[in-house]
Amino acid sequence: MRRFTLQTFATALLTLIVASAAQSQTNYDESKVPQYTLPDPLIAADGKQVADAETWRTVRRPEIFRLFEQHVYGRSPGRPEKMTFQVRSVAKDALGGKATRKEVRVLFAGTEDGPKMDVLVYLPNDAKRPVPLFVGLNFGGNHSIHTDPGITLSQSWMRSKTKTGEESRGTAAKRWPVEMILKRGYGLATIYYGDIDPDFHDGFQNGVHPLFYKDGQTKPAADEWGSIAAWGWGLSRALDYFETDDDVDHKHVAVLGHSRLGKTSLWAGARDQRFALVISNDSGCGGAALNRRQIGETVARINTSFPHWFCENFKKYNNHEDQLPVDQHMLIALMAPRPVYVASAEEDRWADPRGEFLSAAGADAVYRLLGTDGIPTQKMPEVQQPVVGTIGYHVRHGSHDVTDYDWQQYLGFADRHFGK
Ligand code: GTR
Repeated sequence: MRRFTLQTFATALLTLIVASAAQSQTNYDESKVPQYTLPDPLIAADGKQVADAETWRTVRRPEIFRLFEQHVYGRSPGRPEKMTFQVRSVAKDALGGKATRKEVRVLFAGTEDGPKMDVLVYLPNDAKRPVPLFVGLNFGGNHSIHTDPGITLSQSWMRSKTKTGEESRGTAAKRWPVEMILKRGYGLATIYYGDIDPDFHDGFQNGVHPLFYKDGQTKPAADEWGSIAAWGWGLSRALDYFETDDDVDHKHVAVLGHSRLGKTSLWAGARDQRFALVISNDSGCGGAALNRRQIGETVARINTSFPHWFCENFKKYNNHEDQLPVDQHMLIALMAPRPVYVASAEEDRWADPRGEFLSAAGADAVYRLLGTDGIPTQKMPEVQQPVVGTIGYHVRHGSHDVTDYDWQQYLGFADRHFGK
């Protein structure tokens, strides 16, 4: 226990030193963005123009998907055969009678001593069932999203600076406006990301990775999943559960995430087309931001500070962004024709708001080929002026965070596309 604490502390310190050294040499100067050419999402590997939806669906989309698997996030396994769900509690009178709260344990290997995650679900009591819902991972344990004393306190590994115990209830409540979401007729589900894979580099010994090692395998191969892909895989397992819950409209599940968990929601949405709507909140490098701009956080920096997030192959592109066979606009295109929303914050320059917009805009041609309205403009909008089609985008005032303003846009976007 003591060793673990010291090790966690040392890792955190090292991460901090590396991150601050990296941040000090960060480019934020638009005039220093290198000249770059983005790969064209609509030119297939054989050099031919993709001119119809069918060719996109059967040829080009699978090609792009495989490139992201192989070079960026790594291949993930499917649904484990022995996985089971355990509904551990249902409270029909939660939040002063406004909500039904469920806690569901997902046993990935079907056993209590194997890897598992706990899904917390709130459903509005006054809405017709089944209800559409938002699902996203959280950083501080399910009990951090609301002060509700009925939420089980997480016993999982926590980041060193994260509060634990009773006093940690509701510490992230500002990012999760549960009552506002319920009032709009949506459910909310969340899972602690550390249940799926603790967020530090231990050579992939903890979390879900070892469950899938072949005989003699001790870590993922160079094109196999890192932590982001594992977290996204966990979101798909939650969706497996929703398919079994009659209170949830599993055809209308929106997946969202902030920051590293925004990178995760995008990759989850790309991998699993059962997610009907995908939201990236301030996801930055390895999420919505274009790699080739090399502004704010870069591929080399992210792979140095967080060597466990992506697959090993991604490290080949440290300082060689131009050699990547993809860029992040193609990740956004993998959502097509499903609605996707990319959000930035003005002061969050580390995440490159302009690069996040350009990705959203760069997916437009694919969305139009598939018969949707894409994004209404190729010009980056002013702060607090959302542009919304089947692709939505906004940059709001303020810093790296999830705010009520962000949620209001997401709820409106879901209303628009879920036909409310
Ligand atoms: C930062 C990292 C970002 C972002 C963020 C977060 O340190 O450089 O890519 O993911 O952490 O997830 O909070």
